[in-house]
Amino acid sequence: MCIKAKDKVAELEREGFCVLENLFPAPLINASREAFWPILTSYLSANKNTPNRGPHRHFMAVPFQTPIFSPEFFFSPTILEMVRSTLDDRAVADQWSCDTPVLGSQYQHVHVDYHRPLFPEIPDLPLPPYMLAVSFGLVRIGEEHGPIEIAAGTHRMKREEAQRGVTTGEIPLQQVPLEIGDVLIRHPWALHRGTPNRTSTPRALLTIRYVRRWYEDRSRDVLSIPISVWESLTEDQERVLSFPIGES
Ligand SMILES: O=C(O)CCC(=O)C(=O)O
Repeated sequence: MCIKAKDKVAELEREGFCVLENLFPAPLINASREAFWPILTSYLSANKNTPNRGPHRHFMAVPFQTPIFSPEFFFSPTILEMVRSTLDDRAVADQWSCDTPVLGSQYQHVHVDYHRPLFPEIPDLPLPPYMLAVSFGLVRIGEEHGPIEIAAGTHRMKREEAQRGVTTGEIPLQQVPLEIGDVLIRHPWALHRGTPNRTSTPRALLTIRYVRRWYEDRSRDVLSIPISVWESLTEDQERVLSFPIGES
């Protein structure tokens, strides 16, 4: 592993998140955005009055249709190295989704994602990480577009203690703006919140979730990988994907 990736793995472990600047080439992102935009905007207008992540904030599963989907997003050597070093060599991607706050969105409550304890009888049992969220914007995400805010280090704390630290301001929420091509890797148990998008541009943030192979939860919608896309992948790439396969 190169020194930079090693430093980023250490930062991810310590802070609960890190940003890999300029990792994805802009043309890949632009092609993904152009293909996805009609799907996103028609979803947003159909669901204008039924936001599923708070006021004017929408979550949707993303199609595995090229160039919305690109192998470079899922099988980036740098990301896979970091994911495998943090989780294990057999980690898989199992969710592919888009979070979009639009004009009128508000601050979310500070929360963690997927925090259904593995052992409910010991909810604060410290455990090694078994999932990571890897996100990138389809648009530049400046302060005005509603970037995510994350409270560093809270993924390793007891929930109550972390929540108290954020409420009292002892642990600050850090805004994470992203340029096109930047990739945010975060531990879903670091406390975080969405912030208001004050522009008329939907703030589309794509996320791939990686998990240890044995982990399963169906808390979020996913779409199938079309057979033609599946057949275009190498066996090594197929081994990294845990999604239904079929027409969609
Ligand atoms: O999209 C964001 O900025 C954060 C969204 C989020 O944390 C959620 O909806 O659970």
